[in-house]
Amino acid sequence: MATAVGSVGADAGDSVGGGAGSSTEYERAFDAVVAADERIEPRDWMPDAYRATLVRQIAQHAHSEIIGMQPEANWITRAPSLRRKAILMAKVQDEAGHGLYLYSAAETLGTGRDELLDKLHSGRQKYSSIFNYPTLTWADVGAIGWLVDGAAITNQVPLCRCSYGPYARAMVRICKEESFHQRQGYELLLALSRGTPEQHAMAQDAVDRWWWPSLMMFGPPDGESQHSAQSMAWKIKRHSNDELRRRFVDICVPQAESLGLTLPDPDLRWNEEQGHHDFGPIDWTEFRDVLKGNGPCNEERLTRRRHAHEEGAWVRESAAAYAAKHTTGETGAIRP
Ligand code: FAQ
Repeated sequence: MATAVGSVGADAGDSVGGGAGSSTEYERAFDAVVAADERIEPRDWMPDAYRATLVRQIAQHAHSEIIGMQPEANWITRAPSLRRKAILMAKVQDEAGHGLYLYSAAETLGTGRDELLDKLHSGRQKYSSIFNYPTLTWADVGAIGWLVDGAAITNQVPLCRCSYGPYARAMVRICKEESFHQRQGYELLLALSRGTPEQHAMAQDAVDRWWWPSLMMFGPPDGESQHSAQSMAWKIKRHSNDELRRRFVDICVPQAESLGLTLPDPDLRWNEEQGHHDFGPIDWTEFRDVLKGNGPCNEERLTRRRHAHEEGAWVRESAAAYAAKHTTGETGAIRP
């Protein structure tokens, strides 16, 4: 942000607990920064609800990256060549990195990683619905790259312009990496599609299973999206769920044609008047069921995550001991 919005330092008390006058002044400064398309930074005053919304969305995003490692990691040991294995390992490691940037962005809002992980493990915070579907064949790795990463990019490129600085900046790097992920998925599916009839059928089957859940990634329809209006007013979100979903469909149709694969929707057709594709109805009952924890893999994903966390306890303890050793001298004094 260019101009100071009551920085949270010496005068933090004024902004939160102070008189009504000072609070209004901070609100006006906050609104002006958002209106000018500048960035809110961690030490700036911000409404409590803005902070809470960011923590909710960033945490859900971070959890999605971490849980999202599981479906593809399932295929690392069975990748069909060394080249494919190296690419897949790099991709899954990237997802871990994205999770870490995002937890760091949430930390700048005053919410620690331990607290967020605890909420994920106890089911009090969500992760993307898409990662509750199984990866049944090798072609699913391609479908995830093409469709899931493709949907993620469509949703996340506008987040590079999010009004909260640390989130927006994290998204710039994440989008570059997601772009590579999307292309590797496309290239993998293309190889299968041009392969034997069995390989082509495997690619088609994967696209048939991942298409509709990918459209659900964008969230509920606009009329049912409880957070969109406020998040768009704060310029956290720049487009509505339906707008981005439609943009994604428009991108995928010609790509599916080049791949020689069919999108599993008989209602999909170009609407000249609208300048977009029309598409068939999405099964929102399935979406709500997955969100309630009843998707095909919800239980498996969370159980695996909790185990991984427990198994990693010794790493966290060792890292903390190492850090303590290097921040205190022999006398136990904190080094400057
Ligand atoms: N799954 O009012 P809205 C990736 C919840 S990263 C689960 O519309 P909002 C990379 C929503 O939280 C994928 N829950 O909410 C990768 C809210 O519930 P709450 C993750 C969903 O926040 C690729 C309620 O429904 N990306 O894939 C979903 O304004 C390959 C009402 O919804 C992000 O998180 C859903 N699909 O809009 C990794 C991007 N949709 O919180 C590995 C950032 C909605 O009140 C492999 N997030 N809900 O309990 C966003 O852009 C937004 O949060 C939306 C939802 C658009 C997802």
